[in-house]
Amino acid sequence: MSQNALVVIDVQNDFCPGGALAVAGGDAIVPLVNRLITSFDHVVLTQDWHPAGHSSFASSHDGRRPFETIAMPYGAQTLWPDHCMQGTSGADFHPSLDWTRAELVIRKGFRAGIDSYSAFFENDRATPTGLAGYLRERGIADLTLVGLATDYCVAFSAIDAARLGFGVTVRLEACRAIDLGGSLDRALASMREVGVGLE
Ligand code: VGL
Ligand code: ZN
Repeated sequence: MSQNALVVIDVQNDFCPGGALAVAGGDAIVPLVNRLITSFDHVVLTQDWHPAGHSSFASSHDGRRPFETIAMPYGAQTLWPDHCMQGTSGADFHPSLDWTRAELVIRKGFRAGIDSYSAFFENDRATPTGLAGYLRERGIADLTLVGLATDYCVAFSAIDAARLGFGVTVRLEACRAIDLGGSLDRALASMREVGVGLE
């Protein structure tokens, strides 16, 4: 029998109210995420984990402001406020997140020159994080995704997982979105298109 896993995306202080890239209601999902953590065979967490001066930070580009888009060698990149810097409290998991059952923490976005929204591939859509191999080798075929933010790291992860052949469900009530210029509607449509179950 194949196994299932809950993948908890980026439930970190900087994505919660008061954080550097706060997502509205980001902290409100924590009690539900904690309940879900108890009900899956396996639990994997992701942690956005950027070095200082990361190329996704607007502050790394002269004259650029957060939420603008620039062209990077690997494609278009939205610029963000400095967030989730390695070793800072902003990069820590929300203090109420019950991560005890997590068997793996995938850190992503740690290369200065490239961002990584997805838990599976960096933003060149080609450099793997290793998560697919880890899951396959362990016989984990069905994934449920929750976390922050619905329209960026959750959606990119869900779409990659579906394309890689995993069964994928996103529990939307345990997610919150940034919603930049219609990004939430676009993300929901893209997830549906590749067969991600939205519940
Ligand atoms: C995220 C923007 C930048 C996310 C991470 O977790 O959705 N969004 N870095
Ligand atoms: Zn980031």
